[in-house]
Amino acid sequence: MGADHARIIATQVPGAVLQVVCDADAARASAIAAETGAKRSDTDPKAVIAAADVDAVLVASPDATHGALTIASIAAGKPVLCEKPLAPATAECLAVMEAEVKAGRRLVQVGFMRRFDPSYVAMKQAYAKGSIGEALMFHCVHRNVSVPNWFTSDMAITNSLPHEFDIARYMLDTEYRSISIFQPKNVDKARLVTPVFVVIETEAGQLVNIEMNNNATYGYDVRGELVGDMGTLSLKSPMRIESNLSLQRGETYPEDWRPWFADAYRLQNQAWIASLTSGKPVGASTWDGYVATAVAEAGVRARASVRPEPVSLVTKPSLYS
Ligand code: ISE
Repeated sequence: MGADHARIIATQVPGAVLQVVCDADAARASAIAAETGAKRSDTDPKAVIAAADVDAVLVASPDATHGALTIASIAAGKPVLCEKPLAPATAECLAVMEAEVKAGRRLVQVGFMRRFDPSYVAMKQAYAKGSIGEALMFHCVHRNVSVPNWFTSDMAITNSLPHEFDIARYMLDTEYRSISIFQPKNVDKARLVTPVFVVIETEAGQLVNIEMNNNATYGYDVRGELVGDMGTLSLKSPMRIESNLSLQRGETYPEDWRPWFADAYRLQNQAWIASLTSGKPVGASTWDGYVATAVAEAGVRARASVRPEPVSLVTKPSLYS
């Protein structure tokens, strides 16, 4: 994702200059810097964040580093777009929140790019117009082709599902009351990570269900249907063509999320850079990043307890109201 964000910033974001590409692997950082025309490469993220020729920071390093690098950006007074999750643990998210509240201004945007995806944007706009009445349920499907053999069902909850945890509360404009996790029992665990089936009850009494399957095999596939008391709204696939040949009609699936959400990443990064000059924050805040991680932690508990677990949140600081 870091390389993809570097390419987006370098070629699709007016008003931004890709100054430094930083990676633990010096050769990889140097190669991406050469490919994208960045001014230089580095291997020390804290030095890059502090550098005088760096105005803003995009964090796309491994999840475990997100919290510390975001706090370092806040300490340097630099706006930061941090890829999801903001941090794997709520304690780390709260440390980011404490640093940003102490700074007294919004500096953090969290990379829940689906908020900028044209299909989700159209769904939210149509719902806001009242076209389907009051939302009752939100059916979600999130399927990856495959994951590495070290990927676990808990990681499906903490790494993949935060996208739905965020977009569903954004779509419904509500917080969550509880989360339940179910899993099929007849999976060949030697070959596949067991899918996760999530049921969330919102504070408004609505239901959100999510099928998370990291080993769908056939393609990368994300679906959503918002069910109201007067009709439904469904996402449309962003894949551009439908084939008709040999007595068959078909549509292709990409191998991973980057082609599927290419517009979302571009629009997210453009909006982020534009917000740095307008001074009007956009997208998901530190609060949203904290909530997604809190829901994920409750989901991991629910998977272990096999019963509904409450989603408990701290009081929202006024900075995020
Ligand atoms: C990955 O980090 C993403 O953000 C993708 O959108 C998601 O589909 C995938 O499961 C995650 O691992």
